[in-house]
Amino acid sequence: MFDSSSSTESEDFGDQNTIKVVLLGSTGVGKTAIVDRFVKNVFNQNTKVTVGSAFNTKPIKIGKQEFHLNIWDTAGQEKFHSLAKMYYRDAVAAIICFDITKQESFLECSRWRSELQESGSPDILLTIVGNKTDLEGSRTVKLEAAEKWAQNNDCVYLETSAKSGYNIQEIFDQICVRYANNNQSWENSEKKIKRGFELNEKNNLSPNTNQLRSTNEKDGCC
Ligand SMILES: Nc1nc2c(ncn2[C@@H]2O[C@H](COP(=O)(O)OP(=O)(O)OP(=O)(O)O)[C@@H](O)[C@H]2O)c(=O)[nH]1
Ligand SMILES: [Mg+2]
Repeated sequence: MFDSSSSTESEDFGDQNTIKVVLLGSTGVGKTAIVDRFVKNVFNQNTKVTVGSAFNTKPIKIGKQEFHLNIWDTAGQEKFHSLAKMYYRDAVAAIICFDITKQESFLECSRWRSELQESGSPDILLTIVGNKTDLEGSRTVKLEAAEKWAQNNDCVYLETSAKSGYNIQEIFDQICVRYANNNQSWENSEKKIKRGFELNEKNNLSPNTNQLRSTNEKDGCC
């Protein structure tokens, strides 16, 4: 079951840098808006509820290296819950989203995490995203609480706004960088992302890639 706007086929670029990414989280937190902002650079105030899932693809260039992201935006509504699990299989990266103005959506992250553990790879690159920072005045989820959750669950935490575009690109950039750092064939080769993000042998990326991005800009890259 898919949104009519989506393709049913995942794209295989025949490239070792193809990364399957799945977004999950409660309904209304902004998963589709995040993907729309990232893929099409648009924001729609009246997005339709996702039915089943929606598929999108986008290449990212970091330094000289190209990555192809196959992005599965799953439905947060309860009635589609059992369907969402089939998209976790073979996912290299997962993004659990919540709405910083909705405490309940944050509390539900633990349930999404458990489901991912049941059906996804144990090595999945996990990111937790607190979306809607443009509504800071209505925030009910404390930054410290979300950061602690991320620490306890060994993942990166980013706050974003699909509306303003804040940190949206960073979500996907840091996934590519972590992927590259984990990938044995990359580690065995010369540093391939020299002019962009350096390979980080200790794999201890800063949760916010703005820092990395500014290093990038200083190098005159991309
Ligand atoms: N103010 C604000 N509104 C947002 C933001 N992101 C999404 N929204 C709005 O939140 C509502 C729900 O967004 P969706 O992207 O459809 O949420 P979803 O998580 O995909 O929901 P499901 O498809 O039901 O799982 C829409 O009205 C969006 O316009 C944001 O960053 N800021
Ligand atoms: Mg949606």
